[in-house]
Amino acid sequence: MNNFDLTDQQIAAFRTDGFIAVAQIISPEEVALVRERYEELFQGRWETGLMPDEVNWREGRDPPDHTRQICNGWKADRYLASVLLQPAIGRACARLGGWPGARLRQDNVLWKPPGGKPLGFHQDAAYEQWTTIPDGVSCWIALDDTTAAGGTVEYVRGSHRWGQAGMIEQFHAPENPTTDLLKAAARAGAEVVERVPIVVKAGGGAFHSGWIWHGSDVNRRAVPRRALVAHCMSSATQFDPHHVGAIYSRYKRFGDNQMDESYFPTLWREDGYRTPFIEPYTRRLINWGAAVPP
Ligand SMILES: O=C(O)CCC(=O)C(=O)O
Repeated sequence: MNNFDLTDQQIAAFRTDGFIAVAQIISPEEVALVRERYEELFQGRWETGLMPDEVNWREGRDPPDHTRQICNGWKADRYLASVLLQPAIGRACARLGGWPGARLRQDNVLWKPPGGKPLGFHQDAAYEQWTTIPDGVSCWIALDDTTAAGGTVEYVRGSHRWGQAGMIEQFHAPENPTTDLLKAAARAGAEVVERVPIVVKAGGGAFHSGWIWHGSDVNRRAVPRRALVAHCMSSATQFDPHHVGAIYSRYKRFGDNQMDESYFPTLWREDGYRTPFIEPYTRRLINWGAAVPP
């Protein structure tokens, strides 16, 4: 269990730049555990029995040089959940977002192999219009030491203030990952597009705003570049009743805009509340959907 805290300077830098790099978010033991679980997940072995919400790469089905991606691996694997659903991550995201608490919107399990193709530069919040507060704060955790040549995530400094664009043309393996980014820069009248690669040791990473432009280039190194991302939203977020999101609106009940904590757990709230199933679930005392022990 980590208990890192952000300084006022880091919070100020986040407001100005739209991201901050952090030297250590999870421990070396947690990095080793998550790497092990990635082997299972990308073989399609679900520890809880439940399939993740998105399995965007499968061996034999998808090109080997595409970045492997799973969304909501935490529902399929309680070991992964134990690292991801930590209160410290929720607290940091809530402080950066200026929220009363943080819920997990979804996770992202990423594996870019050597030679792996880019992910197009995009704004995360453009994909979250099915929520009343699409803004988010994400915690991006490196599982390998990263380098600029190794296809690490890159943020465009200050681009969270360029305004809101829509979803990009091609997210996975675009020929040119910056096509939509450069159009957005032109619309915003930005003279400088400063791409900042996040170079950290495994276990370190970054926090980024839902409106910052970011993506990643080809992995030009001989080692994989894996990352685990917790995309958080304000605990006050609800479903937008006027916008159906193709995947996540399936968790919306008819006539009810409240989000169910089974699917969008509260990691941290300033009044001390935390979704009760998280502790027994991540300690593997209960499996998916079971009652919380008294
Ligand atoms: O790790 C990457 O290549 C991109 C990650 C990303 O898009 C995100 O964390 O929102």
